[in-house]
Amino acid sequence: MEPDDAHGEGSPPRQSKVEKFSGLETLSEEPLNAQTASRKHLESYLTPREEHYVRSHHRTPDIDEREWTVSLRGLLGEDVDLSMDDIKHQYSTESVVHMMECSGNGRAYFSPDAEGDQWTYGAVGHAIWTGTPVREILDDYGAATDDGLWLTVMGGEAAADEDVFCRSIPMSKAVDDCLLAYEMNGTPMTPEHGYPVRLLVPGWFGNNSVKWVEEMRVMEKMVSGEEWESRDGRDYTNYQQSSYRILPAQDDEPDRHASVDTHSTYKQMQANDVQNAYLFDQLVKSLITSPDDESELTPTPDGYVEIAHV
Ligand SMILES: Nc1nc2c(c(=O)[nH]1)N[C@H]1C(S)=C(S)[C@@H](COP(=O)(O)O)O[C@H]1N2
Ligand SMILES: [Mo]
Repeated sequence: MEPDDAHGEGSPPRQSKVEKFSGLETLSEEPLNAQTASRKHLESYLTPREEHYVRSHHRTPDIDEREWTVSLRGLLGEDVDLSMDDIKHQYSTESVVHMMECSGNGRAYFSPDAEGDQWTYGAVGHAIWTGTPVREILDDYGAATDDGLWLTVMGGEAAADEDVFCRSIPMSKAVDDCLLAYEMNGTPMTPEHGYPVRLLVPGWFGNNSVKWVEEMRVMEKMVSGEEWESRDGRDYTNYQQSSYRILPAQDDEPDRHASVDTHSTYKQMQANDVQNAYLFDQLVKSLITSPDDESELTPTPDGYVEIAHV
């Protein structure tokens, strides 16, 4: 126990950014965007918290979990505002090991240049995430969970003039293995990674794992339409319908869909019904961890070079 525990149980640990993320290279401070600084860090099976990338559109919110609630709304028996205590103690606890990758990882290598933070290879990490199965909470409040429905999950960090980070997850995925996670690698999550609670969507691109979850809504469609383009003056659709779509060079703005039947990112890219695939499950990629950018190549006598990859 730390001698100075005045900050209270369940509060995020107080540390400076540098100390907390010693293994990251910062791309921007506010909002914080930082990637793993060395390929070496990605060689181990688990990525330590201070080496796991951070990707945020807005400033990291200052939240006290004792005052935080997650509202459950939409197609369900009863509206409810869940406390963190409810989420942690009323349901079972599950852990999942997930390699999370930002869909923008590798963007710095694009030609022609892509806009946005210039991630090289470090926007990927492998961590154990622990939390409550979303399915149990939905069942508890009589939510409709039929295939074809969507669970729209909203981040609570956007200021009054910012777009809300909001993602719609196919219900079949939400009830299969999604968690409301509050621990990372067996320790309380840092504010930057989503404290006090984030959605964790195993096997899917990081953009689906909404941090600082404030509301979950069971809906017949993905977040779309005028109602959501301006809800209390803020746009909730941008990060589902405009960003996080695969954009061929010639395209300006992708078509917005109320629903899609195909959830595999790759299959959407192959099929014709959606022009610009939504970034859902992760596409196959591999990273060479050794030799690294600075290594001198020393081939064996018969001309081979040994490589390690993840
Ligand atoms: N509320 C909220 N959730 C968010 C984001 C965000 O900006 N706001 N960024 C998303 C993106 S694009 C990624 S890749 C992951 C990154 O999670 P991490 O910062 O814990 O690595 O969080 C996702 N969840
Ligand atoms: Mo991302």
